Amino acid sequence: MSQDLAQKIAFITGASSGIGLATARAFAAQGARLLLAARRQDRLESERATLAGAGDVHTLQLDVTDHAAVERAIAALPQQWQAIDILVNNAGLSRGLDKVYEGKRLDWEEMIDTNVKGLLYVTRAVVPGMVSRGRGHIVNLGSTAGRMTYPNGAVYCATKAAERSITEGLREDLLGTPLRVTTIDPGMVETEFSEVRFRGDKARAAKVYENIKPLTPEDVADAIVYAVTRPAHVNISEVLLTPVAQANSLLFHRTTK
Ligand code: NDP
Ligand code: 8X3
Repeated sequence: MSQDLAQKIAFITGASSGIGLATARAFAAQGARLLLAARRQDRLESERATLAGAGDVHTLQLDVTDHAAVERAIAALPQQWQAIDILVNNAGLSRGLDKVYEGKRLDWEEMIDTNVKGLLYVTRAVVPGMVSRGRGHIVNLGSTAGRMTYPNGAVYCATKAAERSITEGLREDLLGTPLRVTTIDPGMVETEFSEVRFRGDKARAAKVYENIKPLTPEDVADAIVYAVTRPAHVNISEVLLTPVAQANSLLFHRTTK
């Protein structure tokens, strides 16, 4: 029997934008209780009105790169929010497009700290509770980038390859428990991702999505909802989804005007 999200507690990191926000809305539509985290808590608060159907919403100002803050935030959750059923490790970013031998150290640090260490910190803080309660589902955001490296993107791609290994290892380490572990690996999705990568250069970001129909954040949220609503004995290990006009990290079909 498929799972019902009504009254399930879903903790989504990076819920202030893009895929995280679309997932929050999709979970809300199924009556989930939403624990939403991001650095921009004002954004989370202003999106409350778009979360129709949610059982309840609790927002957290949280930087996942801050290990102590992650531990504190989870430990300090109000009692009625502690029994997290679904963790969506979505917070992530890319910075720049540079050759490895010319890359900026601070860009590397930020991507690794957020996409790899942040995911680990949140997982470490949340999953022991799931194990002791005997229920839970962890959904990590991977990428086509983790499956095939593209030029000038090696460090971002490496963080998503690390996500893939960590997800695989977590699934192995949880074997024998009822917990489920999924990686959702999208190709090109139109969000604020490229604007963040190019540090606010909207024109450069828009070019990424020119003459091609990218995935929407809702397409990815749909895959996440699918994974978390399968019957309790079914683990969707991985979902790889791309626009029809994308074959992998390197091959795109763009129409000319
Ligand atoms: P967005 O930039 O639209 O959203 C990223 C989210 O991550 C924001 O809510 C941001 O919130 C949050 N975030 C970033 N850094 C931190 C941090 N240190 N602590 C807490 N939250 C943080 O991008 P997407 O929705 O596209 O990205 C979501 C995930 O999907 C990422 O892991 C990305 O790598 C992955 N992905 C994206 C693809 C794409 O083409 N867009 C394709 C494949 C995977 P705030 O700034 O408020 O903290
Ligand atoms: C985001 C997709 O191709 O820009 O993970 O790396 S890509």
